[in-house]
Amino acid sequence: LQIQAQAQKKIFSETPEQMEKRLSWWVHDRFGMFIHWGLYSLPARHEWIKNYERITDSAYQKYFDNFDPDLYNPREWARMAKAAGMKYAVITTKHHEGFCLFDSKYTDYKATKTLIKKDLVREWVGAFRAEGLKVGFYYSLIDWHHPDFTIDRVHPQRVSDPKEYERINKGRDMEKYRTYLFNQVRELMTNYGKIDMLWTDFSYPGANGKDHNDWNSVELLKMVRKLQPGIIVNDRLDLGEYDDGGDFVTPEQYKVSEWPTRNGKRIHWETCQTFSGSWGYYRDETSWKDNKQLLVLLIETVSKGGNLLLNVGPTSRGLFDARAQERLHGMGEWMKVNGRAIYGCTEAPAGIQRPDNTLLTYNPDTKRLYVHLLDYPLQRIELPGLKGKVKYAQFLHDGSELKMKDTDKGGLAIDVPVRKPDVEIPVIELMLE
Ligand code: JFZ
Repeated sequence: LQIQAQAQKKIFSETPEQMEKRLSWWVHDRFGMFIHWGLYSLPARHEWIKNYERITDSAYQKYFDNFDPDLYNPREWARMAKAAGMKYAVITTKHHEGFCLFDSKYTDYKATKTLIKKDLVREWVGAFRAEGLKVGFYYSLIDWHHPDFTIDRVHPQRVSDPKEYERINKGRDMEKYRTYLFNQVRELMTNYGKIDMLWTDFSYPGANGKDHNDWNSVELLKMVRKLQPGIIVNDRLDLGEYDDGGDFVTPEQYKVSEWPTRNGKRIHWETCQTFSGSWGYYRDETSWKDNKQLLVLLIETVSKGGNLLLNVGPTSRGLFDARAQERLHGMGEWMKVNGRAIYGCTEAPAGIQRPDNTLLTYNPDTKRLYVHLLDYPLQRIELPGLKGKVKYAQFLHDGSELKMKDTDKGGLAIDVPVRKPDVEIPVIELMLE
């Protein structure tokens, strides 16, 4: 009973149908680009470097002084995102280090005060919009630079003695930080036209952590939705006690085993993933995923009803490095001919069984089922339970017919050429009755 009562707590009066409508473009588009860019692209060894290496403000200052992305051309970024098949993008307007890519009235710790002297967010929004992509802002709730943000376990100067916290936090005032946070989010929601998504990051409730009280999350979310009525907001404001305290959940850097649920009901979700482990540009990282892994990640996400937000960490000069470009290009080659198996798709209808070494996606509007061949079969593939249910079958990449035969066991056998077609993951498109 307790759980039921809690589940009915709501902030907004929006109906489930209205919510679905607000989220419909995002559910359809499925694939977006995350961009982590800030001063940490200069040390080029992880966006948490200020914390990991206990770098003081004054020692970190050299990155501010030398920040000069002279090759920054967001139109080029947008074109690469679009060519990769991505339909929306989310950029770090401010990450935990506190540096703002946008021109905020409330701080001098911002791009306009560096050598580049530009509001990088303004140019970014214009460029991505011009290429037809939806735009989203990542905004860090955590701030390792603001003098009023109290220090805790995620602060760079983390200490083991609790007395030490008291000493360091003396004079720091979260009330003042909250005002700053509200002011900046108001600027972002007001000064850049229509914003499609807000990605807040992050709460860590518990002893010596920060929760919805620290951000005044309910009021913050209300302000955001008032200024941008159509916006979609993620779930990191610690508003889990409300049904509508976040539009989608954000499993990060791990594989989701099945469609996430809340009180037994399937919910919207978006997994965010990196190419190599770090979110910020990391020069020497060697753990880059290959194109096939990344495509499997995308297909598997859609096969469980989710979205993929795939991250690029641009260099301090303002470029996507060659390894990132190569992967975006590889995904784009596949998406160009197989995008139909991703956009508007979701989990296959209940009762349709997945053959070994395949993933299934399904478009409920066109009633087309997509069989993604992760490991190419030898001559034929059997689909259990589909006898008499398929009108036509073809390879998606070249639209060439695939012959079907009923099997004795009530399934369907599809003949495929012995040689694997020249496409990373071939897809069979089945037109269902
Ligand atoms: C956060 C950031 O700290 C990180 O730098 C990056 O921006 C990423 C997208 O988000 O990292 C998190 C936040 C929340 C969880 C894990 C990592 N979490 O809830 O498990």
